[in-house]
Amino acid sequence: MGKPLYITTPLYYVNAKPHLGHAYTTLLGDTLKSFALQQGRECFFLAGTDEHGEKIAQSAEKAGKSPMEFVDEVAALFEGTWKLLGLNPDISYRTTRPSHIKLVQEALQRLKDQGDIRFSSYTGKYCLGCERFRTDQEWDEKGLCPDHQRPPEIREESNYFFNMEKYRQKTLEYYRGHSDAIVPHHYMKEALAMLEEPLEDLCISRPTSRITWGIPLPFDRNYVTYVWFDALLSYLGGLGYTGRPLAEEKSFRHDLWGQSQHLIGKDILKTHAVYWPTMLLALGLEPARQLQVNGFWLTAGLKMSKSLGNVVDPVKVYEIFGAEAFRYFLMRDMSYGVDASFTWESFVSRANSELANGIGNLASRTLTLVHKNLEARVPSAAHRNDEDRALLAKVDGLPSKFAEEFANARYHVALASFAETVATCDRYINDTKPWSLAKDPAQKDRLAAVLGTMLDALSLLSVVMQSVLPEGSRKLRSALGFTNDPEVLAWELTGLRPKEGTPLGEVPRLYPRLELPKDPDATV
Ligand code: ME8
Repeated sequence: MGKPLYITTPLYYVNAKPHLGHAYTTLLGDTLKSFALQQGRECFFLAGTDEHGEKIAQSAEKAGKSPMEFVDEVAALFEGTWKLLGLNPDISYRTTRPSHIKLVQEALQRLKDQGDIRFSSYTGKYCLGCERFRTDQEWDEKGLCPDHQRPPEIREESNYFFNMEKYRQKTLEYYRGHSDAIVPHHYMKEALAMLEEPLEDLCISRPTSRITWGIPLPFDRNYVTYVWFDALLSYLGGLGYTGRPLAEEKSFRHDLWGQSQHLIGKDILKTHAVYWPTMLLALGLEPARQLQVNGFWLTAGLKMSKSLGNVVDPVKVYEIFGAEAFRYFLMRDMSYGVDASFTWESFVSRANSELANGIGNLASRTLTLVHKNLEARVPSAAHRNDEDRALLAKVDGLPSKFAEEFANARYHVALASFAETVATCDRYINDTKPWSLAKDPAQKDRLAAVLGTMLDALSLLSVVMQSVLPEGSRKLRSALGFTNDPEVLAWELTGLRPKEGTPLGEVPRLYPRLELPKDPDATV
């Protein structure tokens, strides 16, 4: 057994239904969990929804619903979407759960008692889209929030403040001692730059005169908790933390916390890389083990976002093209950590070149030849030559390369090496021409050697692809005659060759070619 792993997505705001950007981060979590299981690691995967705060109260009001009624509906929509897309978090955490409310209040009271929270007044520039005050440098040249394209609201209030500065040096030390605590590395640099300057106190309350939809402060009922202070604590709540002193935390999975990986988008780097570790240190806990930061999916050059209204509906993409192409495109086309553009054309082109014409075609041409010429059974490996062994040596290099790229959060590169290996196999078939060998009875042994080599290669590919292409992997395995597979294909199975004489299953149609709908935005 490897080390256990705790994976989290952000707790998404429930002010509107999920879009492709949310689906991406959740898909990544699902993929990483499957991959971890393949590596023999225990893995707990948390997704959830952030349900308090002003933005959500406003959306509920617009919808003519009570906040609770509204968040119940939208949270169900998030959960339902993940289910539909085949994404399976172990828990769908909601910040409106009574146990979470209690946890936040316990934690706040402790921080107050230990002198980390003070009462004061403040004037600042607030972005409601971000639900946070932005510093003077954090507005674009037009004076707008770069993520939400909205002007600042000047807010002056008496509020409670958390002393982040007290924990700044310790946070810096943590990052300096854990150079992979934030990946890709350029986000670590950004975080270190934010932490090199003294930190202003963090405003952690909102007066009930302005907003009531939040967790009441345990020490002053005229205030509710700032939504970020509330939502970040979900990551601990998901592991059974209750906010009490650590010695009394009986069911908290401390071991999983030590292996925590938060998947986030770059829009919430500051809250996760600066606010969150200071909160954790104040509570006597270590910062999260790793933040993995994705760039934005863009449409027409702008961040896809609920507030900009330029979103792609993941359900629509799924309904037109299916889950496998959806998973593959998102994981393959976004260079992890930088922005990527979504277009229907690039989607179809990627799926056709690397799924239909790639692994799909490779599997179907090989398996069809075995069915036609070798009585649909795995042939003997007795007559293989150097060319065959050279191919397998290349293919055998894939699992370690793929795993290494996954470990370094270079998912797109891992998939590129998968696609390259498929292309190498294709070249091997084109060079060895088994369809010509099949016409000459004198070449029977050579034909068996070539097709047997290809079955070995496909068997390895079927294991490597499982975390990203689970359905195709399953179909390919049964076509290769593996009838007793466990649900999780352990990574060691990449070394298992199909056994001589094993009958193959039906030739699968793994990935049919996709057609671009005339007007995809109007299709569903
Ligand atoms: O920030 N491209 O929730 P949120 C890629 N409630 N990823 C995107 C994206 C895009 N265009 N748009 C959104 C919040 N995301 C807080 C989080 S956590 C304690 C509280 C993904 O609904 C990405 O992961 O605005 C981003 O960080 C997250 O959704 C923001 O979701």
